[in-house]
Amino acid sequence: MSTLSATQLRELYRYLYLTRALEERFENLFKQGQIVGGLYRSLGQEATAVGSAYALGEEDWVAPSIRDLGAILVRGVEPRLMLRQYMARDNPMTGGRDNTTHFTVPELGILGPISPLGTQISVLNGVALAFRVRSEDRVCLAYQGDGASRTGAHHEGMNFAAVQDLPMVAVLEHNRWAFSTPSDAEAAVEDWTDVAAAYDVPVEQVDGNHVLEVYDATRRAVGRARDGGGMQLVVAETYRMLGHAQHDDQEYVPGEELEAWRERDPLDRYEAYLDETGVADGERRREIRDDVEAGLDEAVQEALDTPRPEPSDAGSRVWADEDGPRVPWTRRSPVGYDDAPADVPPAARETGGEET
Ligand SMILES: Cc1ncc(C[n+]2csc(CCOP(=O)(O)OP(=O)(O)O)c2C)c(N)n1
Ligand SMILES: [Mg+2]
Repeated sequence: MSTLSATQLRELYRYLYLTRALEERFENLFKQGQIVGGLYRSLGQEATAVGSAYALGEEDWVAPSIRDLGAILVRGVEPRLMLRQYMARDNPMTGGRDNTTHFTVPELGILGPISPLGTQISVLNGVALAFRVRSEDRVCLAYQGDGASRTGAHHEGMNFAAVQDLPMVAVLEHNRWAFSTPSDAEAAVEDWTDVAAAYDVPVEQVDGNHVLEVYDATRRAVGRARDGGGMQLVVAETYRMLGHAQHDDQEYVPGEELEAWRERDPLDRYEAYLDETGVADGERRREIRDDVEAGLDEAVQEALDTPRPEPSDAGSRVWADEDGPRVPWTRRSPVGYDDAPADVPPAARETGGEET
């Protein structure tokens, strides 16, 4: 079992609780019309995101999906900024111009989700390849839902990582659903670890609702990837306890299945562990929860007091370098080669208006 200190074990509890409590705030705010866009919760799966992200080093990178808020919090994005992000208020990630977990923070090693499912892993392949080319000791971790993992783009990314022996770990979140499609209609395999054979990569299956098991398995996988072992797969067995998003009442989910998984709630189970081991008794856990809730009270108010971006400002912060030259974004730009603005650098001029 894990070699985490008592302080770290309590910190894991804080992250698990924070993830759930923050999402509960999101849900209330959604019902008040304060959340812009969809709200995709990770209820019941928090241990998968938190435990796996906790196994990474500071210099490593993650590519979270929309259901990996826990990983984003572990990487260090403050809850108050997540509230401002979900509520489309000004914030350092997107300035309120995009929603949910759709942002990239290079300083924290976070690659934002990409809406066409399965494509994100290929982008992370590029990050991992760059690490290797530069001889940097860094690992990339990609999260993929069971549905996303069945796309052509995902297979290509997994295959590339495997063939190139990239320092990567893929955490396949087998939460049994892709929107209203059950996972036995997504793949012919019954045991999802079987998919690893197609790429010939090492695989571990883990109870995704057991935060320490997730942590241990991911730490082993990250260690192998760091030591030159190439692409690794971790299949986390978990369950999506709510509908796909707030608009989905999950009427297609069998009630008894939900009940069975409710018995395996990751927070309840970890609380039992903390009790049994004496790492955090009921009193200590209550202090942690109260502290989290007090922080969230302040953070919600801060977000409500933070302005939304001005419509007239919609065109700013779209480009990487706000003050730099605006390079035409398409090679078939209506701004032809000869008409390229004078401040476009020569390299861009060469391709700016070329017919391809
Ligand atoms: C290529 C593609 N097809 C469909 C969608 C629409 N879509 C968004 S999320 C989703 C379900 C994803 O399921 P899964 O990958 O299992 O992740 P989960 O929602 O269970 O976390 C679908 C179908 C999309 N974004 N991209
Ligand atoms: Mg799924």
